[in-house]
Order: sequence, then C-alpha cells, then structure tokens
Amino acid sequence: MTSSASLPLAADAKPNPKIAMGWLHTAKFLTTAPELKHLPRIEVPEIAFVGRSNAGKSTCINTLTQQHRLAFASKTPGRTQSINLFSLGKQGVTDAVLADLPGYGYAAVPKEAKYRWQQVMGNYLQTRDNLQAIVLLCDPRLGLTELDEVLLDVIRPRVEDGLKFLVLLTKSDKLNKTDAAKALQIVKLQAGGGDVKLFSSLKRQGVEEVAQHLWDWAHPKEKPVKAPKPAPESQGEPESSAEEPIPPAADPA
Ligand SMILES: Nc1nc2c(ncn2[C@@H]2O[C@H](COP(=O)(O)OP(=O)(O)OP(=O)(O)O)[C@@H](O)[C@H]2O)c(=O)[nH]1
Ligand SMILES: [Mg+2]
Repeated sequence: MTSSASLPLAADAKPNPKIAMGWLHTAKFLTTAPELKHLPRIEVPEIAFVGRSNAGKSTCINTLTQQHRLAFASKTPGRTQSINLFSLGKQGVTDAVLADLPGYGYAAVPKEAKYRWQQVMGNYLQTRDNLQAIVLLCDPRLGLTELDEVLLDVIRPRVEDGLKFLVLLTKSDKLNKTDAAKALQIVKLQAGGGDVKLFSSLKRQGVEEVAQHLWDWAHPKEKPVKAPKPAPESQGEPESSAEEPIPPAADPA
C-alpha cells in the first residue's frame, strides 16, 4: 500500500477525459470493512459513493472504472453490505481511493441492521479524515428523499469546510428528455445550488464528465502563488496603501 504517496499535480491544466478515464481504469480492489474501525488509515484522497439502495452506486463505479465486476452490483437492493475500497493510480502508486458504500432506505432490512448501518455511515461521513469528495446517487424518479436530506444535513458542515460534493441522477435512461430536465431542475433546487448531473451507466451519459470531476478532486491544481510587489524605488515615506494595517482607534478617555 502506497498510501503515503504524495499527490501528483495535474500536469495538464485543460480537462482531459481520456487521462481521467485511463486513471480510473487502474482501479483495484483494496479492502472491505463492515465498520469504520476496520478501514485502513489512508492518506490519499478518498471519494465516496453514497445513496439509497439500488440507486446504482456499484454499477456507477464499474462504469467509471470500465470494469464489469469490480464492485458487486445486483437487481436485489442491499447488495453492498460493507464499505468497499478501490485504489487508483498509475504505475502501482496509489493516488486516490474510491469507496462504495452500502445503500440506505431498503424497507426489507431488519431494524437493528438499519440502525447499525446509519451509525457506521454517519461516523464515516463525519470523521473519515481523507474523505475528499462525495458522490450522492439518486434515482431521478424518486428525487432526493428524506434519507438523502438527512445525509445532506450530516455532511453540510464538511461541505462548508471544503468537502467536494456532486449529485448524480442515475438511470436517467429511464426518463425522456423533458422529464429528465424537470428532475434535474427539482433536484438542483433541493440540493441548495450544489452540482447535479444526469447520469446513465446504460447509455453512458455523463461518464466522461464525472470521470473528469473525480480526477480533478484527486489531483487539485496548485494555486498560483502571487508574485510579491516590487519594493518602491523612492527612499521617501511610503504612501499610505490599503494593505497597511489599520491602526487601533484612539482611546476616547
Ligand atoms: N437502466 C439502468 N439501470 C441501472 C443503471 N445503473 C444501475 N442500474 C441497475 O440498478 C440495479 C442496482 O444497481 P447497483 O449498482 O447494485 O445499486 P447500488 O446502489 O450499488 O445498490 P446497493 O448496493 O443495494 O446499495 C442493478 O440492476 C443495475 O443494473 C443505469 O444507469 N440504468
Ligand atoms: Mg452497491
């Protein structure tokens, strides 16, 4: 495990979905963990796929990584039962990890299992240090449900702190263009201005765009450093400038 590998900088400033897709294709199964405490500490960025059972999380990971059976997908809701991690990186150097999470909201799950899973997921979303981004998958025919809203509330403080966040309206192939556009508008409103995209594994809609997002999140560009201002040439008193600290107000006493 090369989890301590430093982040390579994005070599190319322009988006290049081919690079992103090639990188995603390097995905390999890393580990599976029923609880947070069983997850290895990892220092590279982690991108988690969350959402209701059967939303298409595992299928989405398989589509993005161009591997049929990397994550277990199934018609039966509740297929994914642990947190599954997949490592990404060229030449054996892991530079990011994808996490496939079990879905929520499946009615047939016994109460205790539901409760246990809510705890595990809440913990994971709130405390996983290397969590860099969340992809929330949502069936556009259902829109964001109450449980999705609860998840949004849980992650809100982290999103405010810089956690990246994207909603994918999966299985968009099941809707005609008009209904898909309507669903997109509604969920955009529900997501409070967050990024929302239509996605279909079946029709490969949005695949390259999402791949590019994942690449960008895992390879943040270095912020350009501002060149320092040249020192004034004259030896006289410098003119007052906006950058000068404002002196404290005189004591009125
Ligand atoms: N039509 C269509 N079906 C899809 C799409 N994505 C996934 N599915 C189907 O939806 C079902 C559930 O997919 P999964 O990927 O297992 O869903 P999941 O969100 O991982 O489900 P859990 O692991 O139970 O939480 C499977 O039968 C998939 O083939 C899509 O884009 N279009
Ligand atoms: Mg799954």
